[in-house]
Amino acid sequence: MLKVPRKYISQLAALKSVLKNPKNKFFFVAGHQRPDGDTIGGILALYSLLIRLKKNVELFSYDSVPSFLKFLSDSEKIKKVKKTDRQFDVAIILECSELYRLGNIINPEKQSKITINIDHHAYERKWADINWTDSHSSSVSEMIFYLFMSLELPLTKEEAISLYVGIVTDTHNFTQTNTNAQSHIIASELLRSGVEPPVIEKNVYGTKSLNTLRLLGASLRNIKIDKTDKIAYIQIMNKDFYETKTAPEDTEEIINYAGMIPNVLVWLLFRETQKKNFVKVSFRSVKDIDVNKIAQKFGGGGHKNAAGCTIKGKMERVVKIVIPVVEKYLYNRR
Ligand SMILES: [Mn+2]
Repeated sequence: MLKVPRKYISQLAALKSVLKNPKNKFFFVAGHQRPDGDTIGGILALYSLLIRLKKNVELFSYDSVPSFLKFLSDSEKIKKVKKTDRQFDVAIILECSELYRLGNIINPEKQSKITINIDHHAYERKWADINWTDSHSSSVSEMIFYLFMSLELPLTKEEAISLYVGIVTDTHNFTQTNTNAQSHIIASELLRSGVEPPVIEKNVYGTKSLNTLRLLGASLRNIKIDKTDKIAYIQIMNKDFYETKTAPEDTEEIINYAGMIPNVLVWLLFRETQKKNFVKVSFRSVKDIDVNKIAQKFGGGGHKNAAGCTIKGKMERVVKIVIPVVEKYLYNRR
């Protein structure tokens, strides 16, 4: 029998008392910039939960919802804004180990009576009134599943789909190190609530626009490997976006190709940003290599096997700075 884990009991009790208090009416819900499947899936499941509790809910995102997630019901309710001046009773913020990741849409301390932080990243900060964080959870969607359970709200099909998308994308189809027995048990519950895996697969992974495929082609043509053959990297320039009529959100999954090369231990994606002379760097690694530590050296962060940062400089220079740091890290590890 699936039970709410003991470790969640005190935070869930605090959360429940906030949700059950009729004075708490106006809710702000948002996640990190460049939202992924877990951020959006989590936001939408939470939205539905709050609506069922008769709350007034506003959903926000600093960046737009990626196109592969637009099939999720209510995704159009997520407003893309850089800032809101409104006041709320409760601000629930997902997947922001540090508040700046939200992108300053709101100043929760000033614009909300109560702040709630739900997160599963490593090295989380306890910046909110209620901090429900668990770096052992595969996804915030998995955590929100337990919130439904503890409120004794049986999942609707739409809620189950949102949570399933969150788990599937964050574990990359139950294949990454954050996948655990619990994720599979929860997934089976979500299937019972009506999730059809082929439908999810087709929408999330099996659909790409012609332009996105052309961007993938342009990116892979220039894939590089370092002199040790252990580090592979892809570079995407703004001109690639321009020529293929694509945008940064179309780079989803491209990084994974670099990790397919045999013997590669760390793989990266360097991408020019809209802001001139800044390069976004994404890191991925095999199980025992902690790229979060490398990303942190450049002011970024994330998870052990998936992290990122943004570095000032032109593409060529940023690559020249980052690759030796990764090489050194791999060398010193032995
Ligand atoms: Mn996540």
